[in-house]
Amino acid sequence: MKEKFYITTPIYYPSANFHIGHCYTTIIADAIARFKRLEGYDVFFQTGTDDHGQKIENKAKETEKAPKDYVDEIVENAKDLWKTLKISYDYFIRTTDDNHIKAVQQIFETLYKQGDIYKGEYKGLYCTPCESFWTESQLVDGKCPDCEREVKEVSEEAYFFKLSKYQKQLTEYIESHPDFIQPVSRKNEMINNFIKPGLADLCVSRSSFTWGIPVSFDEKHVIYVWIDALSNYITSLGYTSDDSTLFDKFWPADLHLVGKEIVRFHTIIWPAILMALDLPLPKQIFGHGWLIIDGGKISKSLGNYQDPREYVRTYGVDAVRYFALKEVPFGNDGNFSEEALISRTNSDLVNNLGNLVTRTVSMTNKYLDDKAIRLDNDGEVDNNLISEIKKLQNSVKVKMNEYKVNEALTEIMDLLKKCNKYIDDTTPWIVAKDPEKKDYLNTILYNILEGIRISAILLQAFIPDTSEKILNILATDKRSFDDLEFGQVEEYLVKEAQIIYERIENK
Ligand code: ME8
Repeated sequence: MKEKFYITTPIYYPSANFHIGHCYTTIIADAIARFKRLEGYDVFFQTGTDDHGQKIENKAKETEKAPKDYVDEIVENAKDLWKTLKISYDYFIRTTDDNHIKAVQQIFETLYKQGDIYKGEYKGLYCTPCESFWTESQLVDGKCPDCEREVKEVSEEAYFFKLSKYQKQLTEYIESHPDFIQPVSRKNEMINNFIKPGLADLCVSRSSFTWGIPVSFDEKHVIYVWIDALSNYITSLGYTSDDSTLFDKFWPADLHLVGKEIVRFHTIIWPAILMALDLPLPKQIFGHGWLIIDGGKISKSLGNYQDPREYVRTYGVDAVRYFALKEVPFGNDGNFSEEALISRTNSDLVNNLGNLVTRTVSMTNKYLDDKAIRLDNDGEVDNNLISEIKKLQNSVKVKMNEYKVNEALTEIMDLLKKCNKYIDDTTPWIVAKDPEKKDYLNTILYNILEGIRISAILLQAFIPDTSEKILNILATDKRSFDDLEFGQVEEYLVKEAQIIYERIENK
């Protein structure tokens, strides 16, 4: 039986159309999901939207739409964006889905019945015009940070989750599972800044707005949006439903991929809820850095971004995918700019990969009548290259197992550079002049074609369109992970050379 792999992105707020930052997480998750599928895993890759909450209720009011109508439009738009970016998700969850709503109500009820949720009083600072609660530290000059008006102290009846009860269990778990929170810097931040100072019980219901899942036994309360949202990772699998096949097969998740600002929710609140429900915890939460623009966060209010589909239209889908996967060391912040996107595409996809394929195939067209066959008559320079090609699959797999996607791509790009250098060193255009060296010429081109083929097989996870184009030009059906050994192709009969990736002129 195939081993399973369950990977998730956060479920994004459909409060406005998505930007390149949302694409960043989703493209990385997609590359990991595709890679695992190619490795033979039975993959469940999930994304979706977090439809509820006061922020969305307010946004909908501004546009005079019902909240559901407001989010429906954005969700359609998001699905189209994922299609444009070739995101291969297996399931798209929305927190307004009926089965999700039912399951969240049941989870809440279970926790209430067993005493992990109790009724108490929520004290806070309230801005009446904005219908928002604030904490002391969120206020600006003692006033509402949104409208700058006076706030007043109020208290309302609310339900609380006994987060404090899980402090010890959670600390022990995190300490004894070093891979649970990655990178390690985020693990230390969670322990030192949040858990050690003490976990307070968490207010998990609101009665000041209505756009949420009602508490089934006390309908004037809606369930706190993070309890609603985090549960998505199990409700989608049918947790609490009659059919638990998916849940039994895929839970616990292998990887929750999230931005660094929500690691806290995923490594404290979510595990505590799972502990309360007596369920296993996800194997890993990876908190990645942000894409920033001109040194600052991509922001809806600053309007410093455009629809990511514009980039795809201008530069092609694989340029956008490749940039997201390669440019930023995973875990760190990285700058996004069109200049950086252009220069990354030209250097890696056009110069390194594209030129290599085009010149190798055109020499095979020209000197060998499209044909290159496997012979065993190599000199040292050839064996050096062959041994590099042979190492590639393993080094890429190792990096991908650690989710170091950008480093996995570096391995491939480095091999392609070596192939380019091999051409410069062996000078096939000179070898071609000597009819007695026809076998050697064949060997040179065969070796590079194998390097290209093996790289293209691995690249299917990252830039699927370009990989397919290359494998089609090589006219080979040896394109699965079972075909990653050097020398699997007996004979190439390549197609006409063509440009692999169009150079982008600077704007
Ligand atoms: O937090 N760079 O939704 P959200 C990189 N609904 N990633 C970015 C980014 C940027 N500039 N901007 C956004 C929520 N992201 C909750 C999640 S999960 C149970 C609930 C990505 O719409 C990144 O993954 O604010 C971040 O964590 C997520 O979008 C936040 O999306």
